[in-house]
Amino acid sequence: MSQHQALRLHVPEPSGRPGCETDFSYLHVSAAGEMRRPPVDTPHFETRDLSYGLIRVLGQDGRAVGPWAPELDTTQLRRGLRAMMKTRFFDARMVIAQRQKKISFYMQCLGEEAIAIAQALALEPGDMCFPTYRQQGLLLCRDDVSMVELMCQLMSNQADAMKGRQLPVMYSFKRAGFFSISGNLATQFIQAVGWAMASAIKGDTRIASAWIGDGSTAEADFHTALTFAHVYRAPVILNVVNNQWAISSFQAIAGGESTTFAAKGVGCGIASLRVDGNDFLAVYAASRWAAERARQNLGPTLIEWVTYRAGAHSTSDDPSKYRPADDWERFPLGDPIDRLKVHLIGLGAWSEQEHVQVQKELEAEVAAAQKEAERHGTMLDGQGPSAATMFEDVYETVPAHLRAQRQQLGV
Ligand SMILES: Cc1ncc(C[n+]2csc(CCOP(=O)(O)OP(=O)(O)O)c2C)c(N)n1
Ligand SMILES: [Mg+2]
Repeated sequence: MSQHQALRLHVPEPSGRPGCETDFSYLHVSAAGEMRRPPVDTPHFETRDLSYGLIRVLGQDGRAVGPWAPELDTTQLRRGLRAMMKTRFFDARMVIAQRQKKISFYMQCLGEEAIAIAQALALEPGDMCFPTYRQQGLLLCRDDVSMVELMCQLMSNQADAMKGRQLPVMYSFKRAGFFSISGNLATQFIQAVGWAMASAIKGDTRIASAWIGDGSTAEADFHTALTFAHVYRAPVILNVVNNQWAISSFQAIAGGESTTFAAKGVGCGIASLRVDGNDFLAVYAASRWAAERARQNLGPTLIEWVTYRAGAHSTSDDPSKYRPADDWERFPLGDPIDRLKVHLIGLGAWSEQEHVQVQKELEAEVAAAQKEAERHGTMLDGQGPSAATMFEDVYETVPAHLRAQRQQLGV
């Protein structure tokens, strides 16, 4: 018999479960304005406090405070609010379309809208984004891609630029700096680091930005990407969206319990920030800080965005099985749309009436786009791309066995 006590493992558990309220004290929320803003050439080891604290700009009263408050004019803020509202309507409508069987599958970004949209405003045309399925806001806040195009991809119809080969939501828009979404989690990070390295090798001026979720950081690709980004000081922003859940797995199981996802960047030699992802102003300010570092050849920045996945993981998921139903309402960082709205009203640049008016306009815009997209077919009427497209775009010269198969199919 050993004189030592029996060994045991620690298995993290969420504090809340269905019927039992979550104790959100695990989040360690700093006050708005509390965290310092160092110059962009600060070395990674001096960002340690910023990777454990929480950078926030908007206080409870909706006012912008502290050194991270960005210089954004009301035109840009109004644009941001409108884009977040539009994304939310778009998502809500596409979830309904999935329930109506017009789309086979959908993923919404409810509650996380600020992360994609404020960063889109902080980047420049030509920068390349490597998003996940929850950054549709990148597309919806700019005009390069129409809602009709997005919907046709979702409906896998005859006007789907992806010809039905990608899962719905897995968009690809080179012209909009939106790299094809890959369903293989965490590949975004290695792809973006590689792209950023290539941009530097060519002496280009464009930077890359990549997104992954809290759960995806448990993939080896996350760590590989951090090593390459650090070693070569790749001009890249590494966004980790900590929305507390990876389908039904709580973020602690991916490694967010006794440390933070941002702190992992510091350990790899990368300047890292932990930021309130539901605070539009903080997202913009931190994104600008990171983009500036990348543009000045100061290297990568890892940013953990603390947010909450308010909806189901996808239309195939039922979160009532694994978390309390009212979790989002009790989430301490609130709703990004409400928070920016209150801020703008405080500045005298928005009003409740205007909010209702814009809601109506956007609802009508999304409905009109859907009507237009449905003219090209939906999953319900089976007007998908022809089976012939299976044989196209792979080989310059189609091999004999595939030509024979195509003939057999008669397409
Ligand atoms: C390599 C890989 N493993 C597993 C999956 C299945 N899967 C799809 S989404 C998901 C959860 C991802 O959670 P997270 O990274 O936190 O992102 P979120 O969905 O919360 O935005 C899983 C396990 C996958 N697509 N790829
Ligand atoms: Mg997640």
